Amino acid sequence: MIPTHNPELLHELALRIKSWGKALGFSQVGICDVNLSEHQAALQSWLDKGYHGQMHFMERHGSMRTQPDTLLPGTIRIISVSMNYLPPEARFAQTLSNPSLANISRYATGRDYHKLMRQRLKKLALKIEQELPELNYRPFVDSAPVLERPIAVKAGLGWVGKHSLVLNKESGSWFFLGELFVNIPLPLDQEQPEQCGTCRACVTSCPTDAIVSDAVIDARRCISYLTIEHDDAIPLEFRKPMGNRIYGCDDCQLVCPFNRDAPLTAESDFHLRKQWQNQELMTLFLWDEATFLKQTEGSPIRRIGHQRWRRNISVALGNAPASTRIVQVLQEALPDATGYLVEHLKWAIEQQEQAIAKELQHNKDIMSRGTQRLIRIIEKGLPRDA
Ligand code: B12
Ligand code: SF4
Ligand code: SF4
Repeated sequence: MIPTHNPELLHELALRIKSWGKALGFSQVGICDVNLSEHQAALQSWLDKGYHGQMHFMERHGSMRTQPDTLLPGTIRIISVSMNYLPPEARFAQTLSNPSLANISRYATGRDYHKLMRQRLKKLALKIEQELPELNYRPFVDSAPVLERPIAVKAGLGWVGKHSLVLNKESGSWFFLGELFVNIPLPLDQEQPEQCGTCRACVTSCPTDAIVSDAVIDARRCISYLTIEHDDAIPLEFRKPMGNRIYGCDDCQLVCPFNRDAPLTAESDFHLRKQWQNQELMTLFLWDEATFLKQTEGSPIRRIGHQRWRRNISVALGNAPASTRIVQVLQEALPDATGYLVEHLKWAIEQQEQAIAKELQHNKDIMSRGTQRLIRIIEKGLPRDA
C-alpha cells in the first residue's frame, strides 16, 4: 500500500499510471487538480448567448461542470487521457470533393468511442487500485457534466485552438478525451503554451462562420451540431454550405497545420467501416429504418435515428449534381415522410429541379450558339471545296 502523504511514492505512482495508460492505448495521460472556477464565467456567457442551441443538457447541473468534486465527492485529481482516432483510410478527405458521395466526420466512421474508452479507463483504475485499495474513482468519456477540454489543457495534453478543440504538436487534434476522477493527491502536470500564433485557418475555412471568436463556437451555426444534435428543420442559410456533410464536420481540423502529419489511430475499432467507404448519397438515402439500425450497430451515428439521417441526406441530395433520378427518389419518399422531413424533401426536389433547369438552359445555349454559327456559315455561303 502506498502512503498518500509520501511525495516520492506518489511521483513514482504517477509515472506508472502514465505508462499503464500508454500501454492501454491512450496517446497521452496527464494529471490536474479540480479547480476549474476560472471557466465558470466563459461557460455561463456561452450559455447566456444561447450558443448551445437545443443541447439543453449543457444548461443542466448548474456549476457542476466547474466543480468536479460535486460529481464524485472526494475527488482531488483528474487523470486526463486522449486517444487518437484518425483512421488510415481517411488520410485524404476525398468524399468532400465528390458531391455525389457522403462525407462523414472521421470520428464517426469506426466504432463508438464512449464505451471503448470508458472500459480502458476502468482497466487503468483497476491497476491503480491494486496498489492503492483506498482508491475511489469514476471514469468519464463525454458522458457527464465534465469540462473535458479545460481539464485536458490543465493536465498538459495540449492547448485550446481557435476552433476550440484541444490540440498538440504530436497528435494534432484528431483525438478523443476521457477522464478518471480520483481521490489520490498525485503530482500535477504543467500546461502547454498556446501555439496557434497568428494562424486563423480554421476560422476562415469554417463553411458556416460558426467560430464566432477565438475558441468560441456558436453551435447553432456548426454543421456538427446541425447534423447530429439539432432535432428540427435545418435553417435554410446553412443548407447550401453543408454540401455533402451528412454527419459531423471536420473542416476546421482538416486545414490545421498541426494535423498535417498527425499520427494514425492504433485502434482497429476506429478504422473506417466498409459501409462508409466512398458511399453514394443515394444508397444511404434508400436505407429503410431497419437497414439504418443494422448498418449503424456499434456506431455513434445510430444515435441520430432514421429521421435525422434522412433529413441530412436530403440536404446533401439537394446539393448534389443535377439528376432526374434524385428527383424521382425524393418524390417517391414524400408520401411516407413525416414532420420536418417533408419540407427537407421538398427543398431538395426544388434545388434539383433548379439545377436540372439550369443544365438544360446551358445545353440549349450551347446548341443555339452552334445553330447560329451554322446559319452564319450558310448565309456567307459554303466554301467552294465543301
Ligand atoms: C457540446 C459539445 C459539442 C458542441 C459544441 C462545441 C463547443 N465548441 O462547445 C458541438 C455539437 C458543436 C460539437 C462539435 C464537435 N465536437 Co464536441 N463536444 C461537446 C461537449 C459535449 C461539451 C463541450 C463544452 O463544454 N462546450 C461548452 C463550451 C463553452 O466549452 P469549451 O468550448 O470547452 O470552452 C471552455 C474553454 O475552452 C474556455 N474558453 C472558452 N472560450 C475561450 C476563449 C479563450 C480565448 C480561452 C483561452 C478559453 C476559452 O472556457 C470555456 C468554459 O469552460 C464535449 C465533451 C465534454 N463533456 O466536454 C465534446 C467534445 C468537445 N467534442 C469533441 C469533438 C471531437 C467534436 C467534433 C470535432 C466532432 C465532429 N467532427 O463533428 C466537433 C468540433 C466542432 C468544434 N469546432 O468545436 C471532442 C473534442 C476532442 C478534442 N480534441 O478537443 C470532445 C471533448 C468529446 C470527447 N470526449 O472527445 N461538440
Ligand atoms: S466543425 Fe465545421 S461547421 Fe463546426 S466549427 Fe468546425 S468547420 Fe465550422
Ligand atoms: S488551424 Fe491554426 S488557428 Fe486553428 S487550431 Fe490550427 S493552428 Fe490554431
